[in-house]
Amino acid sequence: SLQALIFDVDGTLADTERDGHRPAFNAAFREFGLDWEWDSALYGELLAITGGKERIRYYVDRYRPDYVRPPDFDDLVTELHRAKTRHYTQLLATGAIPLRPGVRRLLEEARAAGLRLAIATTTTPDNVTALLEHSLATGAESWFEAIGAGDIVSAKKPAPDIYFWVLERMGLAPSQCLTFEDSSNGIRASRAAGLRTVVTVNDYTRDHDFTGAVAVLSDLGEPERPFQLIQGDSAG
Ligand code: XBP
Ligand code: MG
Repeated sequence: SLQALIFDVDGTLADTERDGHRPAFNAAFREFGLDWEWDSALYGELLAITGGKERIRYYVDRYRPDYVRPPDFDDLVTELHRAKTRHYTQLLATGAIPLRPGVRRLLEEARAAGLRLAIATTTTPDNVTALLEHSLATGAESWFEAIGAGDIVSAKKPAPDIYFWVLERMGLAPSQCLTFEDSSNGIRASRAAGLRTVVTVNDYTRDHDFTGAVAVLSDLGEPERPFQLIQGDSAG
């Protein structure tokens, strides 16, 4: 029977990418005197690579063949990413990024019904804390029994590792959980861990392949503005 809900963060709990992570990367690049600027279309392509440090490396490899890497390039990526996290969490602290429709309602109802809650994300742990604190509720981190995030596992989504980590922490089998994702990398990870997955799409992910989803929805909906069913799988 259903015992727990496991949530992705970016794109699922909130639309954090275009107006949150992206400008934070750009602010970090400027801070380090780099003329790298990710517009929203380019950022959509870069989202194919999960993890901020991994994304920066991919950008340099793929889009900046002109760039001569300094000998301490690894350290530079680490420092850039640290600055990016600072810019991002500062932005979240202003309450700039709200939760997506239906997210708060589902979390509150799940808690009231005694379901266990967890998070499985590739983003940095500080980012999760900042989003939950400022966009959900003070102390909301404690609503979640396990928060699998960032470099806790080395293979990020679409690898299933972060989901395996959360399942192990909670002592649950995949069949006892339902997961929520927004992207193809996300559902590849959850499916590879054997988890049933509901997808809520966003502007960056609506055309992704969601094979194996229990359902693909516009969002989680609110009573006054119900969600649209985009794809339903009777076998789910
Ligand atoms: C989304 C990601 C992350 C964020 C950036 O993760 O791929 O890399 O874009 O976060 P998810 P960091 O949807 O699994 O939450 O820069 O902290 O990696
Ligand atoms: Mg996501």
